[in-house]
Amino acid sequence: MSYTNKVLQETMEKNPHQPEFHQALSEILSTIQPFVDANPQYERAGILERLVEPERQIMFRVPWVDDSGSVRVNRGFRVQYNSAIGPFKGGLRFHPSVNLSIIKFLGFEQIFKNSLTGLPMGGGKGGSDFDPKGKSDNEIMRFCQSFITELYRHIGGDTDVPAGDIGVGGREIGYMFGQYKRLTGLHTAAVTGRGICYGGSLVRKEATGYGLIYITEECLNSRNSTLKGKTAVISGSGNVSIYAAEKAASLGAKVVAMSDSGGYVYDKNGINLDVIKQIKEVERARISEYAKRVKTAAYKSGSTLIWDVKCDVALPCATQNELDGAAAKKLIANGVKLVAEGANMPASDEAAKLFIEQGVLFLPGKAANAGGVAVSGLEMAQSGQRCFWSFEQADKMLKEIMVNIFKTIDKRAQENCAKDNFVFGANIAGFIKVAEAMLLQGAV
Ligand code: NDP
Ligand code: 2IT
Repeated sequence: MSYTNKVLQETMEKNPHQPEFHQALSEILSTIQPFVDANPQYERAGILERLVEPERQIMFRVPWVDDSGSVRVNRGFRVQYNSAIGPFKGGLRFHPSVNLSIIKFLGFEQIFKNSLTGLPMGGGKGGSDFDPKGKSDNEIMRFCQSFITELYRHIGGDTDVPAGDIGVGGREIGYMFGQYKRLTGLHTAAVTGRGICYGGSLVRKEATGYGLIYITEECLNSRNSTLKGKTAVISGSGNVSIYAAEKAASLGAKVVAMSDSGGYVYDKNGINLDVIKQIKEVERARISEYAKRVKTAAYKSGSTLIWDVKCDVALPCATQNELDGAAAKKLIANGVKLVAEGANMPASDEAAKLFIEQGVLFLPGKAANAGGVAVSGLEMAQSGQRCFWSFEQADKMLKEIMVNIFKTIDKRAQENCAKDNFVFGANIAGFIKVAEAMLLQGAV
């Protein structure tokens, strides 16, 4: 049995009942296998055994008081996966589905994503099974304060830097940063995605969505095409989806459908983003509202049915495994040309394989959604330098990083006779830098 397969099998046995973690693990290890087999120094140095085992996993109780005065308890997580190339870095997810398997798959992916950005950031992820839906501002604040009252001792600007993810945006980051500062007395970049008036970076809010479109456009340009005039479908209607839709429209694409966990809206005239922003960012309401306010739109319940909508470009930006094999077949039959993952692992294993086999340009999440963490890295850089960059400066850097990621993964794929297999290109390119850093630092 190959070294890679042995580590894969042992890791799955040692971590049972973690399907999302197994999925991410198996995708990465199976793609890097030929490369690892050809370089026996990795096995001697135990690189894979070290890579699959988080440096540290923290699970903790988060007690908080709801508005009726009752005490509630949630579970908090932080998985500090790999700090070979920089401090642990990665988001926090607040969603009832959160468990160790999900946090570990996200943390494992983050190692390679952060490596691809070219910035010095290791990989980590955290969160809680807390459900922010329907909670008052005060409940959110009390929860965030309690969460950080435990986590603060494990994080810091040079150790581990959390940020947002599903259910964690500017509001939650503000409450967590405030509590961190109060407990430590430190006004440092211990979290990113902070408000612009207290250490945040311009473009962080837009970064994941804009970055997704920058890499999509670069990929299309490299194949003599462009987003202009293309029809796009974007799942989700959160932070990533909204700013992906904004940038896609500004480059001349028509976004005809968006969704939330309840269902999707289709608007043949192109989605009116001002209405979406009002519903989602201001009112925190359901996307079905859109169809009540916009005459040309229709709402259908069932979020995954969004992949039935005919499009040239599909951008899954909601959650893991939201696009399965059947949805991929539908998209392919309807002539989809490019699929780029704004979310982490939204395409199931079967779906990703189908896209690659059928010649659909498929940009995996660890490359395509790296813009968010990249601008988090720029936020850390500005904090370190005590400076503040303009929107244009930060946006230009984001674009350069995304273009560079595309060139890197494209080149790696071509060099290894895997033309247009960007999953392969991204995994190899992300892995090489981390493995090199681990080799240089000895058996730690
Ligand atoms: P938000 O919380 O802002 O939005 C999440 C969106 O996805 C909502 O529309 C939500 O619908 C939908 N969604 C969440 N869970 C499910 C589910 N189980 N089934 C169907 N729909 C669901 O999160 P973000 O936009 O920040 O994150 C979206 C994805 O992008 C995630 O996979 C995240 O890991 C990834 N990502 C985020 C980055 C960031 O900077 N924020 C960076 C890189 C990747 P509803 O409101 O109904 O729950
Ligand atoms: O999945 C991700 O890359 C994020 N949620 C953003 C992480 C970050 O540290 O900005």
